[in-house]
Amino acid sequence: MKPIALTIAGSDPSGGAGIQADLKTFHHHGVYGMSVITLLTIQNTLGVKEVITLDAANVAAQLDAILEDIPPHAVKTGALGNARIVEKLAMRLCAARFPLVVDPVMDSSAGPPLMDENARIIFKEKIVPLAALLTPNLKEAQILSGIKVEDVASMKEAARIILALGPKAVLIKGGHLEGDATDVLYDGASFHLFPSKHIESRHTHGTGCAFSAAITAELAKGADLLKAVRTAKEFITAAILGSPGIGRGTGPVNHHGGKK
Ligand code: PXL
Repeated sequence: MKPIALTIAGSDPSGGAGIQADLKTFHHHGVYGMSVITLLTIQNTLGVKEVITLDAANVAAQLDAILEDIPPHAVKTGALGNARIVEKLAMRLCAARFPLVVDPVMDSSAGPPLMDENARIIFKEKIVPLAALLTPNLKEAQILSGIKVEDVASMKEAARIILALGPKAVLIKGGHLEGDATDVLYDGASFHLFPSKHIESRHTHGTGCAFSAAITAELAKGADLLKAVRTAKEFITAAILGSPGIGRGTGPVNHHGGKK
């Protein structure tokens, strides 16, 4: 049977992040992709101009329609918008029998937030504990742990604190570290470090989305967590290196892997 993955996230009309990045990444990994849209961004590679959050009932109805017909093998969440959406999703996802990858998207790099302040509180309480894997960047890890996260030692300390919130594992992404871009995976038993050389590139828009989508795709295919993260890390490194250089600002990575 074809592996099936679902993304619950925001739309990026420029195609580099959010729903569009996730579906392209699922497809590249040989997985059938489905999507539940939470919000629309008005953006291009120069920045996010506006965020339009959908009605929470409409978001929930999309998810209900999918789940009653096509059970996914793995699911990821990205930008969730507001507390009403987070609340409705938590009610549904708590009964889930699929691995859930939670990318705690909070801010767009330039523009309005993708999760408001109220939503962050409910998200931490109700969605984070449901995650098979949580994938914060340094800033999100700092917000979730309450400590300064700036090197591998503080990433490990933050991972311990975040794991106590209830997810089964946490992967703190080191793309914004000074020096090498080391990611830290912690599952409560051991730490796994994924070092890679920092790649100097302007085109990194949606890197986090494509990375967590690749992990989700691998989980949908039946990989264990460590293997899924390893495969996804190779994919995202090649995707950054092979960026097609689209747009006048921060362009997308290459969702087809390294090949232009
Ligand atoms: O990369 C975070 C992100 C996620 N989802 C959407 C986005 C962005 C960043 O701009 O636009 C829809």
